[in-house]
Amino acid sequence: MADRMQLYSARGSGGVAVEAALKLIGAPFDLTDAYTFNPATPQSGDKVLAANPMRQVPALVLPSGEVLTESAAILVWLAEAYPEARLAPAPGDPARGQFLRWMSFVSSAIYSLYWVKDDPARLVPDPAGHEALVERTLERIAWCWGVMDGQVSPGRYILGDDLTVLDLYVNVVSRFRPRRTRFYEVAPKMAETVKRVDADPRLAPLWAERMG
Ligand SMILES: N[C@@H](CCC(=O)N[C@@H](CS)C(=O)NCC(=O)O)C(=O)O
Repeated sequence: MADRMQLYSARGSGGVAVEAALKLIGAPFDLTDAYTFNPATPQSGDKVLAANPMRQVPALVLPSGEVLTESAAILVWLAEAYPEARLAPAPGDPARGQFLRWMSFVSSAIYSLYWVKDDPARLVPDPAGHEALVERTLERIAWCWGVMDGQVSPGRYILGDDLTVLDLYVNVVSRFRPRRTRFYEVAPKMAETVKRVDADPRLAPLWAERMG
C-alpha cells in the first residue's frame, strides 16, 4: 500500500484546483500528468485510465487504493478530510448549503460543458456545425457564471471572508474559455475574489507554473 496520495492532473486542467487544495493543506502527493484533452498526446491522456475509465483528470488515488474522481467531490472530500486547513464551511455552518450548491453548480452546469466544447464532433458529426456549437456552448458558460454571480454575496472570497475550495475551483475553471476577460464582465463580484486568489502568495507560483 502506498503511503501518499497520487493525483492524476494536467497543466491547464481542472485538476489544478485539486493541486491548489493539496498545496494549502500541505499534504504530500505524487503527481502524474495525463493530458487527456490534447489529441496530440494520446498516450499521455491514456495514463489516467489506470484510475478513471472516463479518461478524465482529476483523479485522486488514496493511500488505501480507493479512487476519487469528479473535481467537486475531490475538493469537498479534501476539505472534510483535512478540517484543520479550514477550506470549507463544516456541516452545520450557515454557509454549508450555499457551499454545496455552488460546488455542484460549477461542476454540473459549467465544467461538464467542456466535454462538448473541447471536441464538438462528439455531438455533431458535421464539421460545418462545430463553430456554432462551440460559440453557443461558450455563451452558455458565460451565462451560467452570470447567474452564479447574481446569486452570491462575496466578502473577501465567494462565500464570505474565508477562502474555501470553491474559490480554488472558480479560480481555475474561470480561466478556461471564454476566459477571464469575459468572466470579469459577466461576474463582476466574483472577479474581485478570483483576483485575490490569483495573488495569494501561497498559490501564485502554482498558478504561474500550472495555469500560465
Ligand atoms: N466531471 C469531471 C470533468 C473533468 C474533465 O472534464 N476534465 C478534463 C480536463 S480539464 C478532461 O480530462 N477532459 C478529457 C475528456 O473529457 O475527454 C470532473 O469534474 O472532474
